[in-house]
Amino acid sequence: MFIDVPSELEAALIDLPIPTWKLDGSFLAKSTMERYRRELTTAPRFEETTATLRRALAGEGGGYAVLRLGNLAKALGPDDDRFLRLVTGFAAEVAVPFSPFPRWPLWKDIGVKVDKDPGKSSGIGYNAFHMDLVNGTLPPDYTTLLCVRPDPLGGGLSILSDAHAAVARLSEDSRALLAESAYHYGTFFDLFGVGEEYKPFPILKGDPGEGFVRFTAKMLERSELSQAHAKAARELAEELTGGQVSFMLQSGDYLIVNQRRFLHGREALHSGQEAIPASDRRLLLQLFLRAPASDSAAA
Ligand SMILES: O=C(O)CCC(=O)C(=O)O
Ligand SMILES: [Fe+2]
Repeated sequence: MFIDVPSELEAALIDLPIPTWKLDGSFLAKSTMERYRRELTTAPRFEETTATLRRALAGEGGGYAVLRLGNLAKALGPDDDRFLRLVTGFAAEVAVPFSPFPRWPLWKDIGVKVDKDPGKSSGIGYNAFHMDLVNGTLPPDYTTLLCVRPDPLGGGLSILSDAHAAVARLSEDSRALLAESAYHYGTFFDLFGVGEEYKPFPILKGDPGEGFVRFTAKMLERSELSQAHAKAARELAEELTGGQVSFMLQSGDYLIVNQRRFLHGREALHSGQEAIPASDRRLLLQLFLRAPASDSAAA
């Protein structure tokens, strides 16, 4: 699901006047959404490109997309403010950008920290299949990652897997275990716009094909689970890796994941990160999106 941006659109975006954004609480302000839309829709083929993007995310069989903004990143600088505003404008065509972390900016840095838990965000190891903010009653509808710099040593493939397809390959007994409120993961502290803490939670709820598969494979190592529940969760993790796709994000690639359909993760970075100056290491920027309540296309 890679979406190239037509060259005439790229050319128009480079010179487009796009002001700094305003926030309304932790959501992108409606006035900014409208302003960005007004500017961006003057660019040739913008609406056609965002329609393709929405279809890739919420249409039949879809669930993630990579918008290839590498030329624009090169022209403006991949960590340039104007580039980030343009990407925010694309994101706002999918759903409403927001930050669940009240003290952090709208876009959150995911750099590389050699001394952090290697399996967690910004760690150097394998980042197992998960959904972001899994332990909120209302996780973000979309999680998005903008690649500023890939791993200069060549590691860190992104991995994606269709959560409902993985569930469909499990036995009925395993599915029944996953539907029990017997799972928990992580802490829930000072978060905004993602509901209440959900603990314990069921991995499956309601109609398959609808809603979240509320899962993180990180719970297998980091949460106390009963043997039967752990076994079902391990089977799901295996089906997710069995059905995964993987690819390397390049500078300017913008990955958007519909969290109601796909789970994501990342292969380990290449060994030798300690020898790379922090300013040269892999860098992603993360942004979350909330679909309007009426938007059944997100389901
Ligand atoms: O580093 C990556 O590519 C993914 C990071 C991630 O999924 C996260 O921080 O939630
Ligand atoms: Fe994540």
